[in-house]
Amino acid sequence: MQVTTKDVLRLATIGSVDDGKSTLIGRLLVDTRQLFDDQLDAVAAASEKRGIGDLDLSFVTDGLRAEREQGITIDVAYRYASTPTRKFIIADCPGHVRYTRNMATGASTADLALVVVDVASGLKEQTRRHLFIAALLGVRSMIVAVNKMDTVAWSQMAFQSVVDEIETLSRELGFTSTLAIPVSALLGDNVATGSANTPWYDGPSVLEALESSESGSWESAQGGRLPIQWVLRQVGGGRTYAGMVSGEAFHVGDTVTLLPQGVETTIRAINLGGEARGDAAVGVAADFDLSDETDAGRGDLIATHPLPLVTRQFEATICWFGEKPFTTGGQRLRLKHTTKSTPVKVQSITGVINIESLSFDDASSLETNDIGLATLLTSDALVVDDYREDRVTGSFVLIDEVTNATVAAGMVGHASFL
Ligand SMILES: Nc1nc2c(ncn2[C@@H]2O[C@H](COP(=O)(O)OP(=O)(O)OP(=O)(O)O)[C@@H](O)[C@H]2O)c(=O)[nH]1
Ligand SMILES: [Mg+2]
Repeated sequence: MQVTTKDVLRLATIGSVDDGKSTLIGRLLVDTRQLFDDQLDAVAAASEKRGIGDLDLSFVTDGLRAEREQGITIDVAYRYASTPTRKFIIADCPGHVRYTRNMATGASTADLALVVVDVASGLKEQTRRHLFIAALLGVRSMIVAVNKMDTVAWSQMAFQSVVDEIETLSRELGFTSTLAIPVSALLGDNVATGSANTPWYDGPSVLEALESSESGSWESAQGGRLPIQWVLRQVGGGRTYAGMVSGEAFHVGDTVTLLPQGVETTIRAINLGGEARGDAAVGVAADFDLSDETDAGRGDLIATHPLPLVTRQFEATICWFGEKPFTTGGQRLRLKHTTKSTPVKVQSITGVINIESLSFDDASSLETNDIGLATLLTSDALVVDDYREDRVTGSFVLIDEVTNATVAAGMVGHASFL
């Protein structure tokens, strides 16, 4: 059986440090019985060792020693869960500002943001930053767990004031669906089951909301895109081209254009996992046989209309995670886009976003964790779409040539709210 991305909901937890993201995921996994006994035993043993009487549910995802000692999440932890109606891939992201880059990685493949906000402290700058990055990365729906309701005596007023704040921001950032739920991750209220403590709330629990939310919401009306990952030589001559489909589905007989070469041909055959198929849907790994001989190689792209842009120069939104500032004359950078990698220069920096006010201010450099706009010039031509049209061909990362560290997440074009 072929698993497509549609069957699975990918979600990422986001929100400020200590607001309870890992505890919420731990609670969700425990209450839906996703853990084996030995995993639960290990969490219990680690909790006892750290002098915590009960289970520390955050230890379900916080597995690193440093994470347990400091009580914070550092790296993204991926967990798989399934209920009778749904499968989930959960990315539990760190809230600490120092690890914003890791959060961006976790959110980059998510269909939905599970936003966790401590009801007692309200929306913090880091929560706003996370929401901003998630929006930039194309996440369009969110579920908001207004957490630690037990610390405010289950006050509906406290809940509502967080909801008001987040709804305003959500509208500004272009999220299409926002659902807020009053929860206690620690005690389990409105997580996998309802709660007697919130008689004023008659909406779904977090689990019910996740089960009924849409997956694969990132659909675009653009043409088909196949960034070529491998060229496979066939027995008896000929080549086929393998990669992951994005944008729209391809069909046998489709007229396609190989880019950047600009050569037009048709798809003679499509193979999925060794089986001949009539089409290849978005998100599947496919292997194309083309009617004409081409010189296509890794990093080239097979596309249907409307075609992407072939360019060396473009404007992009940059989430800068480097330690040193992002400047025009700065470090040597390499740009990785789909299956291609090329040296890149920063031609100009246009401005920076003020996370608090969402205003766009003049700037000639970006500090760590800043989000701004820049014009880039690459050595090799790239085949790009605007990020809003295609999440795969519209995104890239910047690598420091010397340290090999990923120093930025980038999106081609600028977000609608900039
Ligand atoms: N009273 C109360 N405490 C909670 C609740 N949820 C989480 N906590 C506590 O809040 C603290 C932080 O919880 P974590 O789950 O580690 O928070 P986090 O958001 O994952 O933190 P980072 O991953 O480091 O950003 C822990 O001490 C939890 O026990 C809740 O619903 N009520
Ligand atoms: Mg955590």
